[in-house]
Amino acid sequence: MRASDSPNGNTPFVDAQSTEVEAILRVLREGERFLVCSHSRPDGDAVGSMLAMGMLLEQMGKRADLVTADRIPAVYRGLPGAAAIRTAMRVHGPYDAAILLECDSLERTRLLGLEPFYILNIDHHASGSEWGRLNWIDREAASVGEMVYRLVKAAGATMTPEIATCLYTTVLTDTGGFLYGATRAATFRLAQKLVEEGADPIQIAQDVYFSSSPAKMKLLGMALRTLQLEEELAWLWITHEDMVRSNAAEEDCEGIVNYALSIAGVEAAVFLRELPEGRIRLSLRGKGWLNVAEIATALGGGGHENAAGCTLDGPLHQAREEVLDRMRQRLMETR
Ligand SMILES: [Mn+2]
Repeated sequence: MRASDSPNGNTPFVDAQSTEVEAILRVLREGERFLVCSHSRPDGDAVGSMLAMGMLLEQMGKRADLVTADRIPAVYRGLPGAAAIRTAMRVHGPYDAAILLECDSLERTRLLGLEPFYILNIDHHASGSEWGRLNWIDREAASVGEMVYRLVKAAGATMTPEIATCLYTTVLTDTGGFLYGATRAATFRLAQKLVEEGADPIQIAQDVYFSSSPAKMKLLGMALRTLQLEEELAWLWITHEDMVRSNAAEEDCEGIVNYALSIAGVEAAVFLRELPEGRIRLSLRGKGWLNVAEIATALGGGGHENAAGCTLDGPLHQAREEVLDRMRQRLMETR
């Protein structure tokens, strides 16, 4: 049983991994200026945990610069403090440490100039590893936001409605609306606490799941027309031309893979997207039987057991066969 699953419910989430938490808090207390980053193409966990981390540092009287390589998706731009996240290709400055959230490697940030900094690596990916100067990896955490929650509590900081809103967003989106693998009893207790502390679950769900652009729906229609099924596998794709024709943004591809996974009897699904320069971005999803992180990692990517991704060379049909061959193979071995 995890410490955070303790049935007494008095101090959930806080006592687990207290050594790492204390080591991180020591660095935060000793420093003055911090850089807070996450992975490129930031998702709800990346954005929400960066914002909450920024607010924690602010409460501690520190300066924090929040930087990502890509613009944050429209659905998260209404989050408290979201306007403070800066987009950059390269980072520099007199930082005491760089806090990297949700990155299983330095490359995942797609930011240049991070190498010289003292790096705090806070991650929950199955593919996460101790590549930073100070590392806190919790593969059981539903989101990195859950880990930031523990930091806020351990620091004795105030859980403001703004922080609670950002952290609730991380839990909601990383569990796909409390649907995926990492969803545990403790996840609901965390969600309950965040709602008690000021997060509005209805408003957040509307902002995240009922705010799609018309272009996204057009793109989804294009992708669904390509849907292929073979026993427990399903796949679908979008060409660069589809992206241009539907006037869609990169973030509009988010979640398309889940439509393929939602089919009865399908165990794993792949969504392929042709990038402007011809490489192919793959999203892999599984219902639990097939470890898609393993497949993505073998192809140079990473992620979680149920949700992972990688980028392969084109053309599209070649990338498609490459990933499908590996998935067929793994399915055969695990049968
Ligand atoms: Mn995450």
